[in-house]
Amino acid sequence: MKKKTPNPEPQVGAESEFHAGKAGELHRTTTRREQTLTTNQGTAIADNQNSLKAGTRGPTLLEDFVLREKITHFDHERIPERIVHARGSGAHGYFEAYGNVSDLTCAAFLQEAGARTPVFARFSTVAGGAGSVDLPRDVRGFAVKFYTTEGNFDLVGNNIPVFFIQDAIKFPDLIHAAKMEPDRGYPQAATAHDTFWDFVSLMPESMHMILWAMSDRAIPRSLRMMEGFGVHTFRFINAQGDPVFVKFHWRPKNGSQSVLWDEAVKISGADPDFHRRDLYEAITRGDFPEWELSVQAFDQKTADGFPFDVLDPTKLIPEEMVPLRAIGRMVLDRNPDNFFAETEQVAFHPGHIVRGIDFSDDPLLQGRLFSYTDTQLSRLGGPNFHQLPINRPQCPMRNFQRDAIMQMEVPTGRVNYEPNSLNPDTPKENPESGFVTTPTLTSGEKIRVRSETFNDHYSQARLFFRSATPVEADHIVEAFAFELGKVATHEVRCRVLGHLRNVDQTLFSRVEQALGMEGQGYTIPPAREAIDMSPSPPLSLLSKARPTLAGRKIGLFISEGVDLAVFDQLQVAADEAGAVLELIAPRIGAVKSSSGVVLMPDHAIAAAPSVLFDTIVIATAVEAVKTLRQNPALLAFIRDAHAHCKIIGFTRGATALFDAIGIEQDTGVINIDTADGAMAYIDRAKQGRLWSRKKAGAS
Ligand code: HDE
Repeated sequence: MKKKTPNPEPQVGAESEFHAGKAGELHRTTTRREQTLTTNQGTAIADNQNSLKAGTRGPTLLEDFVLREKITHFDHERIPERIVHARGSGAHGYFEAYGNVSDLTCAAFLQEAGARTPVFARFSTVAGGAGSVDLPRDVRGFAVKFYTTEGNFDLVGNNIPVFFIQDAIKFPDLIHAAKMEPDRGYPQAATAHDTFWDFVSLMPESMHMILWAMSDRAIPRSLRMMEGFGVHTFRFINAQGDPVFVKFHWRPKNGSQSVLWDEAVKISGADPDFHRRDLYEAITRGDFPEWELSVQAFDQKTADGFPFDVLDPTKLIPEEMVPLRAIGRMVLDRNPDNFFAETEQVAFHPGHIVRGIDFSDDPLLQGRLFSYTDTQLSRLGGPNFHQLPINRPQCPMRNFQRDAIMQMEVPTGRVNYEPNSLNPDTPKENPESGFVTTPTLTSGEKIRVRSETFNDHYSQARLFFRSATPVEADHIVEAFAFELGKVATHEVRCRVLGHLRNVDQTLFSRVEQALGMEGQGYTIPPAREAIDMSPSPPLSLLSKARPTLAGRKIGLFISEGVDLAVFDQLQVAADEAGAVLELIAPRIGAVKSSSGVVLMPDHAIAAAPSVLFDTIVIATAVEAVKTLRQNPALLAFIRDAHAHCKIIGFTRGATALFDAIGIEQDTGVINIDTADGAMAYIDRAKQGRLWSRKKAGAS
């Protein structure tokens, strides 16, 4: 980081391409031919500042093809946004195989240790529109396109391992209920409203996913700090043709982390692009996000022994029953060059699959296999979306599909059918290397019936709640209290309480109490009595959190007269921990240290509330405190960080600020004036929040 400038001269801007002309107009300086602006037809444009008019003050002429072409193209810049997962951020990277799964699958990209496959990943929220904020309480999409040598494989998953519904036919209802209510057009990107809770309260199968959605998983700290799941059971097929069931898991290398709900609310105002910016900036500074891909592999016999159906997408398989087996890692190391062309136009589809991987009969997955191509027809305009650079396979692709809107290819020759005898060099099917569906015995009556094996709606919801740490359980209760507190219809709240009673008595009583609705929960007879399963610690984020500050942000507040040594020590400690140190000052202009060296802040305090940082340091000169005590943004900065249980480093001068807002110096408030103060602060910050402060009533 180059914060210090010995000579605080005003920065000279990049030399302008333009200069002001006579009538205040801008004129281009001499332009080389290859830089010349042209129309879409290649005609060079002489004047891009003025439309063609009859006289200097007269009406604009219809003849102006330069103006008309430019405006017409602009008028059509937007395409329909995704009906779900509209808000997303993406990046390029690679997947590196560990080469240890030939016993399970013959998928080419997984065979060789170290073999790299290009990928494009897109992370998204589900309910909000493309312009909605990054931190609503919501499920996150986690979609990865692998451009393998044998075709594109899309793993289109979520950051939660189960789903709300069991059958695809309920998806439009679920999404209608979750999105803005149709008469009033709000709330945007929020499930805290009547129609959502009305629907899920009538769909007991949604309760497991609801528990996850009310947990910290639904408000991730960063897209880089989320787990990902394929959700459905898939199958791997090895070279001998033997199938095995698999569940896919992504685990972030730097650990998972979430924000608090109060932070999410404030971040949504302070930086609606919090996640998108975080991903983009991390990749720009070379801190490449990384995940490990694992599978839980199990055979039919094992599946038959589970107390749930592996085809039911509202169920997961606890790791204690089937351990994870790591099969490779993904690194995202390149931002898109153009958001629209890549992140917006990318078309994922669970049906984009390669040899060695196969579907299961999960009825939700089966419905998805229809939906994703269908949606691209209206979103991307026709069936040639696979020709867009972001969607194009990076292996040979030859077939006789022809024409259609926006055809980019120019196929040659007379033959556009198979079999043919006129041209031996045209593409043909290949039984040796082609995709083969695993033969599976299937028979049955044609009926619309939900399998009885899908009937247990509460056991895994109970498992999830009982696997949460006390802090996480508190958050789940608080989330229910918030969401149901926004529901106006009393009966809907009573019905949800009825389900919670079936999930777990403690959860039920706590939510009932938090709502002030004691004794009002309905009695809902379960389709099947829930069973008690042993708690599974990996379901909790906090249980498996490891101490780290890697990829996290430290907000260092400085004032005039700050001791430069403090900055230097913190910078060294932050670098060692892989954390980013950002400077915040009363104003965005230069700040002089006690030794006269100039520091350039990254933010002014009014634009950088502490919710944007994982931990903060207040480094003020004693003389500056008198004025700083009058700075409401700074006081809110400290007060919020403390209430959010963050670790706070400080230099001597800051104690007067703590006194001003009545903050006690607990073990999470650390003086860094001592020789090893910066290191001690960083070590404590690596441990994460000081949760005991919350119990003490700080938030
Ligand atoms: Fe999707 N889903 N989905 N979904 N989904 C879409 O496809 C759909 C489901 C998921 O970044 C749409 O291209 C149906 C489960 C992600 O571009 C659409 C059903 C899971 C993304 C669609 C489901 C997902 C989508 C909208 C129930 C987790 C964003 C735009 C049968 C395993 C991909 C598009 C991206 C997007 C349909 C359920 C994940 C309409 C019908 C379960 C991550 O086709």
